[in-house]
Amino acid sequence: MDGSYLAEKLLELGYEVHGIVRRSSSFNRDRIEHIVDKLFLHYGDVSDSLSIDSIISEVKPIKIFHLAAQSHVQISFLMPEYTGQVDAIGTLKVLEAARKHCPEAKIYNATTSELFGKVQETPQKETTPMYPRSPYGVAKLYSYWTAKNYRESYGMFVSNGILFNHESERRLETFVTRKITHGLVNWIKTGIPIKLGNLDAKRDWGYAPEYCDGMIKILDYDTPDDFVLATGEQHSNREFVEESFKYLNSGKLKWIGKGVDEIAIDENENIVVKIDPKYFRPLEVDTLLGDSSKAKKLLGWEPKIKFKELVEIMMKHDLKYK
Ligand code: G4F
Repeated sequence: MDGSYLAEKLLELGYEVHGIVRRSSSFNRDRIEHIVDKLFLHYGDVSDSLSIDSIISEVKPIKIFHLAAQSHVQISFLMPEYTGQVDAIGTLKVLEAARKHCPEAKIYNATTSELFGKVQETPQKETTPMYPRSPYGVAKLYSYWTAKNYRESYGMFVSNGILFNHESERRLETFVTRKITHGLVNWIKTGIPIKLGNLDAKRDWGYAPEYCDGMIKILDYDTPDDFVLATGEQHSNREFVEESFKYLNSGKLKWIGKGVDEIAIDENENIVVKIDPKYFRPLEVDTLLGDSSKAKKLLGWEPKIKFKELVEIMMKHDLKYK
């Protein structure tokens, strides 16, 4: 998702844009299909240092946006070793290749609000102590510190973006926001309820294209640094369902029952949402709320699209195309 928005924006700014694509036996380029002729794509994988080294030595980029990751938190509990290889050691491979072949390149490293995990203060900012709660978060903590280490050891321009959840109509349906908007539209058509896990987890959700603007600003800044990007607004999954449901014009949603037996029903008592314990994680990040005042002050970055507008964009899209 982020790569597709970022590529569009960089092309608009006049950059020659190179991207790395993983070999897959199924077609997975729909999000860049409209710009694919303007991009230079290379087969590679951050789990394969030979490919990373040879692409970076051939292209010698002036800017690198390192977004590659196994980015699904729940999957990281099922595949902790792979997640570590890709999300932690993958960053090391990119930085090491850049150190060898283009040490002057400006590098953006995608980290995450998952670093804050069991939050030590609210809201979370760049100076908040980190306490990751998943193999994904732990791997990203390694990535975060490796980026800082290359900055301080070798004087390289490496900046960490500590991005809070950012969503869009291009988000895959395995993440909760799109699962809800897509699932509600499907419910209207088929009557099949959405199955969710923890309804009360709270997130600071923003709109992905604005966060990609932030990534570009982070590299345009004159010194490498770490920046939180967030909206400063927090809502629960339950609220996300309620706000999205309004776009179906199906009356009021009502929650009944408790724990795993809780359901949401419409005015005709049709079940809209059910709980499925398979979506519970071994350990949860209960609450995230970001303070991006540093990015506002130093980069002039401030998100315009907050929770309600985000839900509106995603619901209108899914109602139109599904
Ligand atoms: O949408 P989620 O899977 O996003 P999560 O775990 O916050 O991670 C996303 O944001 C991070 C930024 O903070 C990124 F670093 C990361 O790569 C990813 O993009 O889950 C959000 C919340 C969680 O608390 C989860 O337990 O929703 C809860 N949830 C409840 N039911 C569910 C579901 N999550 C998913 N994916 N699917 C469910 O059915």
